[in-house]
Amino acid sequence: MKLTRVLKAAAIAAAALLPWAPTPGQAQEWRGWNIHAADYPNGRGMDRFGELVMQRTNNRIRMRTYHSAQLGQQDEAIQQMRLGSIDFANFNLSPFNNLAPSTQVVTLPFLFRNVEHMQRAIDGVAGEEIAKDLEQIGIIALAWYDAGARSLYTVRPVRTPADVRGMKIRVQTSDLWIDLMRAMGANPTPLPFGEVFTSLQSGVIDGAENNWPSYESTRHFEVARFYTTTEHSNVPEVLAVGVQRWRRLNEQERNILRDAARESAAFQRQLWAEREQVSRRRVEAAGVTVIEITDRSPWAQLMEPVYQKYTGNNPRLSGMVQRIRELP
Ligand code: BDP
Repeated sequence: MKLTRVLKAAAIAAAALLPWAPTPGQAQEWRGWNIHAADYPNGRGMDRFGELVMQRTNNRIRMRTYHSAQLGQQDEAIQQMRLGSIDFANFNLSPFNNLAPSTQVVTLPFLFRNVEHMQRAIDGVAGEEIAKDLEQIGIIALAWYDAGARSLYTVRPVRTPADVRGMKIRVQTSDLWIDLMRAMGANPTPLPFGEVFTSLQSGVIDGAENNWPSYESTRHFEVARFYTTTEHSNVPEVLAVGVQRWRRLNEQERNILRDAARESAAFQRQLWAEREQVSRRRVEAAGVTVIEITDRSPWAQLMEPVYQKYTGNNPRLSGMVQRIRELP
């Protein structure tokens, strides 16, 4: 008698853990993917998202974020989300370039004039198009996180495009990034984020490119001692959930998730702006040489073939570029 009760309780507990647990009211455990450490603005944003959802669903949806790429690198995590084994995540948009065409637009070099311009685009016209493309591949975009401007960092000083010639520079896994880096004159080397440090150390690559917080938090600055403020791309990030989970939510739950995601993005953006400054100060204090680029036109001029290749024969993408440029 007692044993049956125990077994019954165990069965109920097990059912609650199944991702397809259909009965409303049963607790669900959601797994979240984050490439960064828990204290990075994105990790804190995701934790905030989870807390809000948990509170507002009375603990029915319990979200746990696995930080520091515990569940793999981004390309694997995207596949896992499409298969339903990761339920929510914060992804950079560049690794979607080959899967969701409109993400290429926000990766394009020197497109955004500043952070406000990027936010207006991603919170409006660009975000709408990208959300449609992501949904096609099983990913539901809920809100957009900041990721600042990406700049080059290298083991030897870079002041002009001529200095980059022939250097092996790590890029994210995206054809657009390969072409962009080639247009700069470099030798692009696609690698997962988690392999950059050792590749710099062993000389497999001569440099990489990223924003201040990633350059600092990964300690890449210890091996690549020169940071050149090219600010060549401002690609934002998405807070997303997998379509398999999304389909099983009712409208009220979806609204809870959408609101929580937007609130977490406002929080992340605020933390982001602070962290950019803190990270810059930290690497400067550690003796990194910052090479300030004040005139970006010699760099921007080289990017014409990239625009031509990715938007030239594509009215949808060139239309997006135009609408983004027209934004105030
Ligand atoms: C960081 C992004 C992270 C990317 C990484 C990269 O936040 O999502 O994986 O760049 O370059 O800025 O791979």
